Amino acid sequence: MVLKMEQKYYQKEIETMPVEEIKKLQSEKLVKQVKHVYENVAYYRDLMDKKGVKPEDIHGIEDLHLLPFLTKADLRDAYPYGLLAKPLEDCVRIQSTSGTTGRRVVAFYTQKDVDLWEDCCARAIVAAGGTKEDVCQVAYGYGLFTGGPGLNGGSHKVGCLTLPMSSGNTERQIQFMMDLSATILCCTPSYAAYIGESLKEMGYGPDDIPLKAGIFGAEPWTEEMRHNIEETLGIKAYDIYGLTETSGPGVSFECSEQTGMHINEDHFLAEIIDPDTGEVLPEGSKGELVFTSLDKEAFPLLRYRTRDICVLSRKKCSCGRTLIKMAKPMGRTDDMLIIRGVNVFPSQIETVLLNEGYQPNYQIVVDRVNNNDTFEVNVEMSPEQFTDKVSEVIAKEKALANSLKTMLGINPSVHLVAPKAIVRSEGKAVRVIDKRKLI
Ligand code: DLL
Repeated sequence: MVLKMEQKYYQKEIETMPVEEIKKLQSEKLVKQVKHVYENVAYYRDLMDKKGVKPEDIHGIEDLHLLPFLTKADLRDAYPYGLLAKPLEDCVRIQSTSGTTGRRVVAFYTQKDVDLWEDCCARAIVAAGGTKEDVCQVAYGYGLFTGGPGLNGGSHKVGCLTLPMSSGNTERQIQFMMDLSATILCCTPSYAAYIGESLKEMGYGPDDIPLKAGIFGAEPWTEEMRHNIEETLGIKAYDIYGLTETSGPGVSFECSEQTGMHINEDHFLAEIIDPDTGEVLPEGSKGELVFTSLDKEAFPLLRYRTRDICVLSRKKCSCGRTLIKMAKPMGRTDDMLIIRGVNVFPSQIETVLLNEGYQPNYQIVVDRVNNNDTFEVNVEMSPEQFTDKVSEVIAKEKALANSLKTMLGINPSVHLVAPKAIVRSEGKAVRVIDKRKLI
């Protein structure tokens, strides 16, 4: 595909297709996909048989709710080949999750799967203003993690000059960014914040770098963090979402409106369900996001429960795309901490910290002592905020604890720590240490 310089969309026909037509397309694809999975994946065929559903029962997206869910536990049970729907000789790639506990998820791709995945990432880059004139610095990890390979492929498709940096070696990232005039940066938001911080330490400001946009995802980040990154790097920061199980980044992406991410609905059919009952909820409700891959050949998951908590919206978008939007994920059903009986999401804590003028460098530590939950929030002071006057530190900690109490309804014990005391992340940040699980 030759992309014109002024092009607003990567695949205009799909991205701006009337909703009724998209739904028709999804219905046609779903019927075929269910047949493909039933015939080729014994694991899912068993689940369908147990539920008494046959491929003939699925006539379109209105029948989706009849199909059984797949969960991470199913992926673990079926590891490594149990959900593969194509012979291995037809597959050309394996990618895997970055998870540190349990069995990693391994996903398989045919050449067509890789191609469609890269198209999804290309749509995201074009929505962020990318054209063949751009230099795209990919600082997501390369390797088994999908971030680097996905955005790398998308960048090629757009025709950007691609800088496959991978993550890490931050000074070199900044040097290359300047020397090679990178205009688009792709990495995790926490790494983008770290690059911004390092830029400042090296004596540079946003005007010293040629960047105009960033495509950041793979972990939750708040609006406050977006503003912070946009300011330090002098860019517009776009969100991108995806997961290994559905291919990787590019399941959804943000446009210039920055009010949620358009889901690539021609490839991924989204639902929101009640995480407790599995009931499908109407548009606009908050619940667990579930995806059905409509085109994937090698690893086609049907009704995969992501555990991400989200809201969908069909509100008209000023960018002209008709693809449904998902809000920034508000947390995960498994990331939600229950502390002293109260539900706490790390994103709520991040919002308070940034509103109070702190940087997004923090760690939440939860433990259980004598059957009571302890709840500590360690927050780093910036060099400008730093003071070694005990009375000042105590007053600041108290003020922050009060703001957190107002937001969360429970009292944390806040510790302000010295600049650089909290380890930086070049990939996904580790925000929570829940020692209760280790017992
Ligand atoms: O993180 C894929 C990816 C790479 C997405 C690069 C975006 C950019 P996994 O390692 O399998 O895949 O992790 C998937 O990360 O279920 C969400 O909980 C979280 N996540 C991904 N993107 C976002 C985002 C990649 N934009 C899991 N906002 C997902 C919030 C996100 N959470």
